[in-house]
Amino acid sequence: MINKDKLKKDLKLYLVTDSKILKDRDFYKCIEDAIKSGVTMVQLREKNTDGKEFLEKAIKLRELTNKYNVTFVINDRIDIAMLVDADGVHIGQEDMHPDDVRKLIGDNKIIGLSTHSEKQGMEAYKNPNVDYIGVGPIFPTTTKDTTPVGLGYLEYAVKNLDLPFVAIGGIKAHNIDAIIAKGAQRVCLVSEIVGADSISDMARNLQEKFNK
Ligand code: 3NM
Repeated sequence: MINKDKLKKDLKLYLVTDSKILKDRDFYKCIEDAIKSGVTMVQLREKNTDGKEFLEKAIKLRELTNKYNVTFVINDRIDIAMLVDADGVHIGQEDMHPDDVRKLIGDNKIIGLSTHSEKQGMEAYKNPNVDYIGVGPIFPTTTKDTTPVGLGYLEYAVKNLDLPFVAIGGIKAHNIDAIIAKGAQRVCLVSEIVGADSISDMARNLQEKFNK
């Protein structure tokens, strides 16, 4: 079974990869810098990469996250998550049902699910196979083709969904205080970290927001 207390801590500053935004910087060095500077969990999500290259990234990130004892999940690709012994998978509403994912990956792996409405959030909360959820997108984002749900759903999640969740979508250093003020205790970011001039400074800055 998944240790929910550990998972809650791991989700605190959750980084999702996107090499497109990283441009030509070294992928592994950037992720390593982010981990060293406070990122607590990593998800491999490369929408334009598949096959061999995705597998290679998964193998190397597994090594890197093992080195720093950081929780590592893989977006969508349950087969690759199993192959590299990732700590879990993150799936979307259009992917395989969490109950089927659980049958494949077993009881000791994390299942994360993206949710975009109160209805989806409540459904996930009632499903024991879902270990954590993403709540978003809170703000407009160019990283994913999706419409923001605003702060309303976050407020609902804080009050009604007693399972670990991360706020996601358009979260930046300049608006993270608003998210924390609404009661979010964990955040998931892509472009603000991987697109930062200094990934280390940005990760450190974001992490400090929670320690005020
Ligand atoms: N999932 P950024 S929003 C990958 O709401 C993803 O489920 C979302 O990227 C969801 O931090 C999103 O660059 C993109 O806005 C988040």
